[in-house]
Amino acid sequence: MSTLACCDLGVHSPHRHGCNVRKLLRPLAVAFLSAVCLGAQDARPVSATNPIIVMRQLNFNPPQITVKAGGTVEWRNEDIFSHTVTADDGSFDSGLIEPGHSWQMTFKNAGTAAYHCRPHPNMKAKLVVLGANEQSADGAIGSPATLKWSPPRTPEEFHPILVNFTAALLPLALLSDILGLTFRRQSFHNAAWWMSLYAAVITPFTAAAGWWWRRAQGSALPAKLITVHQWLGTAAVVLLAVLAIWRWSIHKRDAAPSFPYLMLAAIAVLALVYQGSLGGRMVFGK
Ligand SMILES: [Cu+2]
Repeated sequence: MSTLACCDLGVHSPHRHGCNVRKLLRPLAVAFLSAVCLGAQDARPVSATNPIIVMRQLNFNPPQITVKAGGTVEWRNEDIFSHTVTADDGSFDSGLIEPGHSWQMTFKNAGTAAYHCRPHPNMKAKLVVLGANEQSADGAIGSPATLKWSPPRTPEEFHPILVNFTAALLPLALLSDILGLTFRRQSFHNAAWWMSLYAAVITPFTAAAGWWWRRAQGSALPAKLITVHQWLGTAAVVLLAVLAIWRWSIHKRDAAPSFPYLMLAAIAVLALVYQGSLGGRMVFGK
């Protein structure tokens, strides 16, 4: 522990460090929070008379919609899986809608219809059909999903949130080491060590959420992609642990990272980029 403290203070004044860090952190925190807020929901305006519901990432979006009686609703499948629009009470069923295809239905009678997707029972949504003279509670017709924040509960929510940390920490640790070598500043190397440690600590949780996701709905995910993604993710847990231990041994000696270490870190970054592209392909279907 004493080694740690003395290295961290290094040759620079701790006070100046504090100010620099604070100046650096503020825009980062703002950018991070904005990204979280923007990514949290996909609000799309919906036409009042003939709304479109998009099926994507194993979700109906918006999950609740209000139409006037006589309105036609279109479901568009922008996912990589086939889905159905099936009323919970069995009053309508689209049959399988393949990716890129859509299905329409006109609703003549007022009422509420809860519906789901047959292959993916977790995909649920609701449709409210208003009589000719009715107004929806909030006065809006065909209003999109709210931006209300709710705490994550499912692996589909936890995994992408945790991925942010793994995906950010490792490249930043490498960048920080490169900056440290370029500007010959120990503080950059210290930052790199801490980021490697954080990455190694948080990545097992990221992987666990991924395994949980697969357990929950593995059959709905493309078999080949998920298998590669899963084992690459598990390998990343081990690789990041090895990198953190290696980085610690360098940090302990107060040394600059060696070329082989930087090479392994760079390989790990490339593997993470590939891993992210596989994950994105599964969720966004590119
Ligand atoms: Cu489905």
